[in-house]
Amino acid sequence: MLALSIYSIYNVLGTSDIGEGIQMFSLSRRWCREDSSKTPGDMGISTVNIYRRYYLLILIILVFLVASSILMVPARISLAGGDVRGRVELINAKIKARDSKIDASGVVAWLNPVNGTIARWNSRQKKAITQRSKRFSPHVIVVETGSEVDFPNEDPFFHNVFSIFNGKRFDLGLYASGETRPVNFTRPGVSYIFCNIHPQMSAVVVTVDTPYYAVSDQDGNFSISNVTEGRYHLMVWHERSKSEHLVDLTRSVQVTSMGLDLGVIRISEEGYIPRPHPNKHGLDYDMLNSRPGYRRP
Ligand SMILES: [Cu+2]
Repeated sequence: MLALSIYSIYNVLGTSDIGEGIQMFSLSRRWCREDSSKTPGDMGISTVNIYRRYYLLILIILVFLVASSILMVPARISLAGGDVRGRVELINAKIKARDSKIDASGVVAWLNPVNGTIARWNSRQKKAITQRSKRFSPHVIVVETGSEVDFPNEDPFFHNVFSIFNGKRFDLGLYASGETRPVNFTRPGVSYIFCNIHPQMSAVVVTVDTPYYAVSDQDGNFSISNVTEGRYHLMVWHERSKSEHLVDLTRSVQVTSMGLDLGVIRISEEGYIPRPHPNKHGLDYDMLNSRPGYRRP
C-alpha cells in the first residue's frame, strides 16, 4: 500500500527520478530566498507548476492517510470485543445472610475458547494477597497461567504461607513483618492457601488458561471485559459448592461484538461441609504448640 502510494506520487509529479525531485525542492527554496517580495501573480510558469505539484502531493498524502485509517478500523473492532456480564445467586447457602443479604462474592467465572485459540495480549498482571490482621486479603483471586502473586506480610508478626492441596504446592516458610514472597502459578487449577501458624487464615488462587475471567462482588455481579467474538465454554467455581454442581453449570456460549448478558446463574451450596484443614505437615493445628520454633502471637 505504501509502495503503491509512493509510486503514484512520483507518477503524478512526473518525477520518477529522485534527482529531479531534489532539483525541484532546491528550485522552490531559491524562490523563497530570492523572490519573497513577489506576489503569486509575478511567479513564473515553472514556480506555478511546482505549487501545483505540491498541492497534488499533499492531496495524495491526505487520501493515503484517510484510506489507511479506514482499512485499520475493522482490525480494531475484531480485537476489541464486548463485555460478558452475569449475576450469581447462591441457593441453599451455608453462610447466614447479613442484613437479609447473602454474600455472593468470590465466585469465579471464566471463558475457555471452544476452538482452543485465543487472541492474547499481555494480560498477565502481578497480583498480591496481603496478610493483615491474621487474614488474607482478598480471599479469592483469579490469575492467568504463568502469573506471579506476591504474599506481603503486613502484620507485626510472622506468618508461614503454604499450599498443599490441588493446584500449586508451595511453602514460603516463616517470614517477618514487612517482607513479601512471590509464587508463580504455572498450571491451571485451584490452589488453597493457608498459614501454618494461624488456622483461621485461608485464601484461594484460581489459575485459568484464559485472559477472560472475573470474580463476583457481594451482590453476585461480575463482568468479563473485552471478550473477542466467538464461542466459549463458560466455567464457574465457588468455594462452598461441590464440584459436581459446578460441572453441571458449564455451558457453551456465543459472544458477539456487543458482548453477552448471561443472566442469573444459580449456584447451590447443598452438600458442602466445611472441614478444618490440616497444617503443612498434614497434622492438626493443636500439634503446633508442641513444635519448637512456632509460637502463636
Ligand atoms: Cu499466619
